[in-house]
Amino acid sequence: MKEYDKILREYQPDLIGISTNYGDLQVVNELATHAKAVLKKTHVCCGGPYATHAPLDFERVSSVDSLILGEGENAFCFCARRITSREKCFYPGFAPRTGSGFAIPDSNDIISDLDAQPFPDWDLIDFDCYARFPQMSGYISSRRYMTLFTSRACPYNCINCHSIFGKKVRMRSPDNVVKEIETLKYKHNVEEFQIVDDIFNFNKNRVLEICRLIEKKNLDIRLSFPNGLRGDLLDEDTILALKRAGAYSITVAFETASERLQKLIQKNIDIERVCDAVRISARNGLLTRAFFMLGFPTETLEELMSTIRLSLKLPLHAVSYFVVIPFKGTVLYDMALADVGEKIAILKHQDYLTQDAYYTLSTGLDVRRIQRIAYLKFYLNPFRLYRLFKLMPNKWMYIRQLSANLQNILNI
Ligand code: B12
Ligand code: SF4
Repeated sequence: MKEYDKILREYQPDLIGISTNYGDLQVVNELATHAKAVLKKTHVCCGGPYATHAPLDFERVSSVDSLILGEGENAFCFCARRITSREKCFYPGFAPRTGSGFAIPDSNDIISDLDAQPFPDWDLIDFDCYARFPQMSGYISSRRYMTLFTSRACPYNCINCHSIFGKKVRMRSPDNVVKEIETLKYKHNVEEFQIVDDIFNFNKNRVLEICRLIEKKNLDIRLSFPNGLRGDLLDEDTILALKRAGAYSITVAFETASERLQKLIQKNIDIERVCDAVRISARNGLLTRAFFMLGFPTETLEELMSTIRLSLKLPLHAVSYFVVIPFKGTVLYDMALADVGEKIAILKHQDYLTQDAYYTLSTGLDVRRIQRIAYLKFYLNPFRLYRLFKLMPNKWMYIRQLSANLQNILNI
């Protein structure tokens, strides 16, 4: 707050943009209220996944003047013009305050030509500082790293997921992606790129072409996928091409081993194919991670256990077992609400690591305990720890990662 206050007083912005994820309301309230206390006329605009999916929650924060739902690049420019010109026209995704609420637009802005967008202004980023904040993978091979987002949207309809970018996948061209990599590498000495798309491998040919260009240009970089790969679309060709382009780690999301739940949550992943991808990836020396989710509505104890058994039988190097958290604005939330009713409000669900679990409220089963046992079973295996150690790009990170895992297990 001290730094923020200093910026407000020195820079005196006319417009403040706040990016929000689910659970940020308290922070938004503090930032927006303080901004208005210092600068009465400043305009506070919130965007990001939370504002997009639960705009009504922001009605409670009277210092927020507008919201931008969905993609922000053009809509935020419109917001800036609207403030200076005081024009009253509307723009897709732009929701101005109207008394106690917001005028929610009928549609959001969808940028169809992603190549036409300029790259982020990387000169504004302090890369060393950035590396000190949590990374999605939990490890990096170099302190000069950056995330990349090379496509927007995912065509699948998992009931736990937010669709910020709609359902029609839009992809940046291989040339455009590689140009951004080159800019970051040669201008800012970035050595590792973490690709965090929703579905980077939606189009196999695009992936192969990106890899070919990286190889041809001898970029000598490291690639990591803390998410972004759909496991049942990941074949041997793709895995080998990624490896040749510098990939050292991939993550695939199973969520559940139960075919029934795969249908219920509409993930509909081909579990056997994902298992094959894990085996191929591990065999080729990639640090192979997987995501699992525990505690979906109607999930039985046997289904929970079958998910854990699957994770233990695969040659994985690392896992995350997430306890299901129904976020507002998702079908999963509506299901959970129908199941436990207004009691859902007592759950403090802003954090994946929260103690609260909808599943426990619904069934009485202590899913946190099951999660803890799963972690212990997975990581208290010297052979697995050794395999992970061998592939960890930075051995210090290994110790940090292990102690963070241990801390997480103790906190569960
Ligand atoms: C990478 C990532 C992380 C990394 C970030 C690391 C890093 N160095 O970048 C880490 C692991 C730290 C992380 C943490 C969390 N994450 Co996360 N993460 C992502 C992921 C995979 C990619 C984010 C990204 O780069 N997107 C690309 C950019 C271009 O999109 P964007 O940020 O949404 O921004 C666009 C619009 O939203 C909008 N916009 C965004 N901000 C603003 C602000 C203004 C003013 C305006 C006008 C517009 C605007 O304009 C942008 C361009 O069009 C997304 C999935 C996804 N598809 O985005 C999940 C996602 C954002 N994460 C999510 C969640 C829930 C979390 C956590 C809350 C989980 C937790 N509790 O532990 C934390 C919150 C951390 C925090 N305090 O913000 C959810 C958010 C859902 C929701 N409704 O809030 C997502 C969408 C995943 C999902 N499908 O459910 N995450
Ligand atoms: S596959 Fe992943 S990104 Fe796509 S809808 Fe499902 S959870 Fe969301």
